[in-house]
Amino acid sequence: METTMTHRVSRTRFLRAASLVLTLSFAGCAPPGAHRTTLSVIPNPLSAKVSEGPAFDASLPLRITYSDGDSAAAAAGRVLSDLIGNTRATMPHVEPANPDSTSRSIAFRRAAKDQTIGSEGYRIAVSESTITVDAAGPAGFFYAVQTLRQLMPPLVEHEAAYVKPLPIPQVTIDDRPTFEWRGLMLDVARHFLPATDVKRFIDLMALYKMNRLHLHLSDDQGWRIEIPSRPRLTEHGSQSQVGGKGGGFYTVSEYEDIVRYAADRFIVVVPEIDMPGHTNSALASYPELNCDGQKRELYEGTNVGFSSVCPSKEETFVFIDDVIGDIAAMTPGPYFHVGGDEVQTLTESEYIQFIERVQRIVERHGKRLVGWDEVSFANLDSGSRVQLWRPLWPASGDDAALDSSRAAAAAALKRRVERSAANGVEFILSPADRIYLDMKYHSSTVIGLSWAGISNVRTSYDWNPDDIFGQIPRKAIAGVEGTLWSESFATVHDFEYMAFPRLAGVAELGWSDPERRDWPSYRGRLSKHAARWQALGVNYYRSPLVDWDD
Ligand code: IFG
Repeated sequence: METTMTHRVSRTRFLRAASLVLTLSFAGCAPPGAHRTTLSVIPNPLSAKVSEGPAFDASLPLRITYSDGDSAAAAAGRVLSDLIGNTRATMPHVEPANPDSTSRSIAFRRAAKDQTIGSEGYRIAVSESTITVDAAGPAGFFYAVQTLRQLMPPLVEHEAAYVKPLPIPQVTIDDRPTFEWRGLMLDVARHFLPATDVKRFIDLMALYKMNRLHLHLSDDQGWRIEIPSRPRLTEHGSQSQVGGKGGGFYTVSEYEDIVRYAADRFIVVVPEIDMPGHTNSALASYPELNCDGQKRELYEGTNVGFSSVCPSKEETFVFIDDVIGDIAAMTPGPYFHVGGDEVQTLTESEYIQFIERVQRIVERHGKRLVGWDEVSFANLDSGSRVQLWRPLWPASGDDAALDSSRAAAAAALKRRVERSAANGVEFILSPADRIYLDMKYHSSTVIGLSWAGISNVRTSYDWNPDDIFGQIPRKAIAGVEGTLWSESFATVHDFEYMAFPRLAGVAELGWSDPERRDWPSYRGRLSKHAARWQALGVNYYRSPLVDWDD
């Protein structure tokens, strides 16, 4: 997409110029450790103890070490080395540890098995002369690096800059996530987002320890992934998007490249093919999927609910089996999202039969079903996941606060949720009035929608899953996911604007202990991230609710 390429070239040129200035100007600053340290790490770590005393200056000669043979620790060490330096001469060496000399080293060590650190947890201890990083697995090491990254000044994010001094405050951090699912959904169907821009979001998710990338790959307005057994889906069904011609799709190799890029950053890709509704792009590509056998025209509007594959034709399930089989073959992650939302043309029993049959197809291809909350009408198998999105759960927990139809719908949904939870179904929380990131920040926000309400930076952050979803046992909550539906915006610039600052809040909602986070603390930490986003070239909304410190 022309805009992105122009934007990217100018940003690199800007960074090169700026980094020269910044390195010179920064060199004159106060020596490390001369100021009171308050941490601005997001997500908020489980525990962090700052001790006074000179900071560890990462711009002085140092070695990054790992236990011999621990390739995951070595890989994490290389990520950190690449962050600290910007040339071979300034990037710290990464080498096997030498127990006889630990001074001026950042040592990545495997935690003892008995430490309840968890697969994504880590422990960091910083003194003036050494840093130790303990983790039980690859993800823990990687997340420790993201924390060390945020302990360093935002200037470290400048790709070409070499920052001197580079203070890391003396701190001991013990950390691990509350929830397993910390997700972002990109709607690449309403407006297509090229693979380079998807990778951009993967990079930004990694900074905040997010680990699930849900790609909404098909909808009425376009089909976005090559299906070798069904070529017309991309030959024809990908040629449209909201507002007119354009569109596009990921080839198998581009999709596999996205999956690999995400996996290298401990992010699992969750592909979604929305069905039975939101299927006009497929109905326009394969006429037999329509009950009347008549192919549909490509659609470029923004209505929902009008389309459905024909639930009573065998061809429909042959098609679904082809699609799920092809995508499962290129998706190492365990999840397949079948959508299931906003179906207005099927009876309840047709819908239930359809979802239960699709669930069997998903499982036959070795995946676990994920679906929007309507799929809870069906009997779901243990291990399936339901993504709660409609704001039917009154914040107050008081049904009377809802109008009668919503109260009835909320009561019905709660009954279905309780029944599903009893069957071992888990839940992903995406309350539209909170973390649908396509909701406007303010009535004056030019892009975005407002059907679920206005969701400013505080609204989006300042809620507790137990308050709204208290009916769900904590162990049945897999986690949270922010969604970027793209009816009303098209460029990566716009996607970033709607995602930041609020995505940082979603990350904290998923990672941090609800008892260890609150708006005043988060607001203060968030204020330090504008400088980091500027260094990264993120197009963010400068919310007036935050006292930005940049
Ligand atoms: N609801 C629809 C989306 C999108 C969204 C925009 C779901 C599950 C409104 N379905 O959210 O396709 O149109 O905010």
